[in-house]
Amino acid sequence: MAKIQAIKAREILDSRGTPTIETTIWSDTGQAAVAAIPSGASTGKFEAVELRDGDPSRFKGMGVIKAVDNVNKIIAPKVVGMDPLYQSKVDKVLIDLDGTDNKSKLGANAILSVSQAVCELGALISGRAIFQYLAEKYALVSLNWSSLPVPIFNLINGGKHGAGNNLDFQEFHIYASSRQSFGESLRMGETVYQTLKESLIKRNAAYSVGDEGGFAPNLYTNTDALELLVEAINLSNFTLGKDIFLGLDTASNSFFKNGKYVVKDKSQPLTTEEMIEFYVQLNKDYNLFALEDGLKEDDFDGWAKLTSEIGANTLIVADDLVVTNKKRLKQAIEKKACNAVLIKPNQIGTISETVDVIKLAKDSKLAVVVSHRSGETNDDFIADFAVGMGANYVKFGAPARGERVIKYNRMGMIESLLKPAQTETSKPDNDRA
Ligand code: 2PG
Ligand code: MG
Repeated sequence: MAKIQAIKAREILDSRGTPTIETTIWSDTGQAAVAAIPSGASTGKFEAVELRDGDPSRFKGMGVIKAVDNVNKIIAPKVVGMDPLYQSKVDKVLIDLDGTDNKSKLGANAILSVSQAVCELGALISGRAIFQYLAEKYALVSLNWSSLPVPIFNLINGGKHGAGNNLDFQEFHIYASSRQSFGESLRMGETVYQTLKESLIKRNAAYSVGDEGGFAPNLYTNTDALELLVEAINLSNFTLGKDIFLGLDTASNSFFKNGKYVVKDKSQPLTTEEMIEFYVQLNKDYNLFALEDGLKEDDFDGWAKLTSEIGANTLIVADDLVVTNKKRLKQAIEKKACNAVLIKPNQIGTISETVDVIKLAKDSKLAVVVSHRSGETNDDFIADFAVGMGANYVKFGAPARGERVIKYNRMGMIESLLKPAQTETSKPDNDRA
């Protein structure tokens, strides 16, 4: 039996230049694992609590010294000596030590940094890559290069990620058809990304990027952003609806004001019914492959209506509605409020609880989308996690910027590890597209 020998957390910076926590755990076998925790900007109000110091004299109140101390002084003494292969036992200690429903005592950032590092250490000790370790431990997937999660590229950033631009919708996505290998999907996504940049330059529009590496232009409407994507797909010689599909994360909480949705495509604020009608129209015009957070985070009934309207052919992805929380996912399933769920480990705070949510989603035939956060680090654990869980999709932002491409490149590495030598890039046909 291996034992955790030491744990040390520290404060580092994330991709927005905001502090976050990084934790290293050593085992008595002489191995060490390091986990750095991401952070959201459009956080759902039901997420587990990310502990911040609130001291305005350091990092404008965003420091994480308290979370770091919680790891070093409160968590470490309880977890040192435990076997890192027993993930659920360690996670139970963390959950009990915190004792709150939303991890507000020790902080979900502090807790997840330990939980994730334990998982990584378990893989190291087992002599396995993390994705293999997870696949063997939880038996949710049979690993195969041809059924890796399909990447979702966020090519245009708006809302809270939009570098101050004027788009209400947060993310404008493209999906490469699942017929390609991961590597080919990445090439296609990158081609459209570069073509979009050329289009913006030709129009004398800003081609600076937002928090997730997607472009952040000022446009007249959100629909114009979809038009730009259609143009870039065509100019790249791909066929929309065959090679590439469109999707949105509107993150609608951020434009819900005084009881209505305020979008620049419409002259008047929209009721829930009218917002759903707008999505129905967008779906007719753009054949949306997926729509995430189309309605606000507590409107289960509105979500159920949206799912019944367009869910037959469109993934209705619950992020802020479910926040990787089993109780909320159960509610969403009962109400038929979505047919896909976004998974972000830091919304709940431990690996074991995240795995439980994925199991429930799979048992209920929901599509699973494993996601990064808008504030990221160069930690690529999430790519291994997505593969090891058998996720259907991964969302890691644009195919640009170090903290995003490190995850896509890790997916490429996993593909090459799983792929027999000399395999063609095309895959056996599967049921999509
Ligand atoms: C989202 C995420 C990631 P954030 O809304 O899905 O893209 O954004 O991390 O800011 O919550
Ligand atoms: Mg989202």
